Amino acid sequence: MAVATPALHTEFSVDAATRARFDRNGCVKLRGVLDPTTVAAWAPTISQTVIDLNTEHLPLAERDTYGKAFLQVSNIWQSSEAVKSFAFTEDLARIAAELLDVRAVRMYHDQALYKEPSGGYTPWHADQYYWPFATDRCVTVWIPLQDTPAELGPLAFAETSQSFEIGRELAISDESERELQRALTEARFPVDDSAYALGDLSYHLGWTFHRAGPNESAEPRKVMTMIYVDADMVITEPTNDNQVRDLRVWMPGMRPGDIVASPLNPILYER
Ligand SMILES: O=C(O)CCC(=O)C(=O)O
Repeated sequence: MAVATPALHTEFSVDAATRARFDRNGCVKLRGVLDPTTVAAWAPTISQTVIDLNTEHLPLAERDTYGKAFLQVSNIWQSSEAVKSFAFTEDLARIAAELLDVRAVRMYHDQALYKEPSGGYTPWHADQYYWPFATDRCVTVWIPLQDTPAELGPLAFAETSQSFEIGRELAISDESERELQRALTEARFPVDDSAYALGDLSYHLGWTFHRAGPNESAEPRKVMTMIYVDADMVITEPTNDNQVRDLRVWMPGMRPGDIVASPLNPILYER
């Protein structure tokens, strides 16, 4: 019988200084939050679901820039009871609620983001371009499943960019990389592109601009993410086709004006 992977758990809780840093920067890299051995033990299970559920079969050279950046497999929790226990980890949802300063958070969706060996860079973008939400109270936790030094393409943030409005209308593309590199550099946002060790993770707001370098190593950059929304988040009228798709796929049956409360958006933590 297969041995269950140990549950994720952390005593870490957001203190006033961390909360202030998150409010100011729109992102925070948190060191040593999870037990490194436990995180590493999850890599084979999550990798197997990426192999099983991946729909990208073109060779790297034949893909566009977005396609070269990573294999993206979403809402694994619906297909794997094991990964569901990872994605629904209460402590990680609690930290999200503490950072957002909200009563409760819901699942928006999960995503494995595997940057293959020789995989390309992830262009600058802000996630909330894709999401039809009334407020900025939505956050992604980014959890690397191995040490992630510069050569593997760690996530990099333009700190304090969450209220910068230039480039918010750009999807992940060559254009977003070019335009945002220029605009963010001109505006002199500090960039945190520091490495992650196993057990480190980060949280970033939906409007915080971020990118990642290419994977110059011979091993995949294995990352699992969960996106949380304020449990009271109201859905807005979609402003682009990607938001129309998100509404249909991640909030089935919901309409603008509703709370994000479809069967795919359970509350994962409540104070
Ligand atoms: O993992 C990456 O390269 C990009 C991740 C990202 O854009 C996100 O989690 O919002």
